Amino acid sequence: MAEKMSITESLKKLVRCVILDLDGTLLNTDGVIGEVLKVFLGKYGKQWDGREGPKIVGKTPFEAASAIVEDYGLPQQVNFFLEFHHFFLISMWCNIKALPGANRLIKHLRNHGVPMALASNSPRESIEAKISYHDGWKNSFSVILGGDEVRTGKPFPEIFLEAAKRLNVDHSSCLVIEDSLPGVAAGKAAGMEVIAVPSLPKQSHLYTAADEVINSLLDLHLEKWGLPPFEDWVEGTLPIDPWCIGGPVIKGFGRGSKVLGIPTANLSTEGYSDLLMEHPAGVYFGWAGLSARGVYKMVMSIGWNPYFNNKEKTIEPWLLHDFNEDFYGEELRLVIVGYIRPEANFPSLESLVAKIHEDGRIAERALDLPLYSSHKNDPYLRST
Ligand code: ADP
Ligand code: RBF
Ligand code: MG
Repeated sequence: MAEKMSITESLKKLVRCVILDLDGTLLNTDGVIGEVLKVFLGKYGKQWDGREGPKIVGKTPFEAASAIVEDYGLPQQVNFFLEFHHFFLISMWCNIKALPGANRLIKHLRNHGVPMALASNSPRESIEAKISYHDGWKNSFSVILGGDEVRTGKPFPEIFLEAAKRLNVDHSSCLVIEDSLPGVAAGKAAGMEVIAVPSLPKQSHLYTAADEVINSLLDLHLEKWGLPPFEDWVEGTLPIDPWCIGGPVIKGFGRGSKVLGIPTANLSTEGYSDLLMEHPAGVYFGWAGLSARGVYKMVMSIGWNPYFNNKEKTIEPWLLHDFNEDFYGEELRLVIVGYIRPEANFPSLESLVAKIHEDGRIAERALDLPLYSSHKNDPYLRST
């Protein structure tokens, strides 16, 4: 009965087409914009610290530039800033990475013949340039619309309504996927279903207008909208492109064995905060190598460590083995091969602990599958 309830509850309005935002939804544009702003503000002796993030995400370039010029009290005209920004950005377009799950989503919808549109506030020309570096993207979209091709950009609904018109479908059968508040507002004003994937951490409470808020594109469950489900989940896990991280084990600042009863071997965040920024907060698993001991199954969280409210993203690997001792200072190497779930807030310590143990069992089982077990032999785990 409980199961039945949750299925009907989670079933949303059925749709036929998907309209995607580009910057912050499919592409990690913010990283590159941050680079540009660092250089530009540096010229005036100012330091970009990312705090204007919320003011520029989802805005037109002019609005974003105005906010920066005003906030930092720059002597320059907004137009001068925009021009600099524009020329510098052009040289950076090839460096913008696809966000986790973006390629997977585009390929999946294309393979299942679900019509897709791309609707972005950026000018058409920059959209074309940015997506040209990503194989197969351009041809996957039946419609591409830039902010310069409509009278009013997001938060107004026009760009989405025009996209629906060009897709030849009613606005009510479109699903919008958006990272920004103006984008979500535009989608709802267009009478569409909207999934929000906030690109700024800890902002999800602001997205109340959206029909669903998810942590990353990895957490999309398209069947809720009547679209073909992803078929790549295996036994509660999603295979990802394997990646590595390592260093000496340090004394951590989590609640670890003291409070949770689950030891987590922390690594210093120094030197790999950029790498962690690329990965959505959540639970992952893989193999852990300890130089003098061996290779072990491992489940870990990547997160903001909600309890301590730290500024840096951290990882907390739990090696699925009884050591009966500490191993501070030893070199720990991780190969991360799969994803389990997004980071969540738990109402009680008991429910968090129970969930982490469940994550552990899922990882333990999955790592025996050939798909994941082959990575146990990765030379990275044993090198020193
Ligand atoms: P800390 O505050 O250092 O993070 P924890 O209570 O989380 O303290 O314990 C982590 C330490 O426990 C690790 O650094 C490691 O030395 C040790 N340890 C023992 N068993 C394990 C395990 N199975 N997985 C991870 N760390 C373990
Ligand atoms: N803490 C959370 O608050 N939410 C989580 O979803 C969460 N998932 C975790 C999953 C694993 C596999 C591990 C090892 C820890 C997890 N934690 C989670 C604990 C978190 O990393 C951190 O230790 C505490 O939140 C700090 O108080
Ligand atoms: Mg720890």
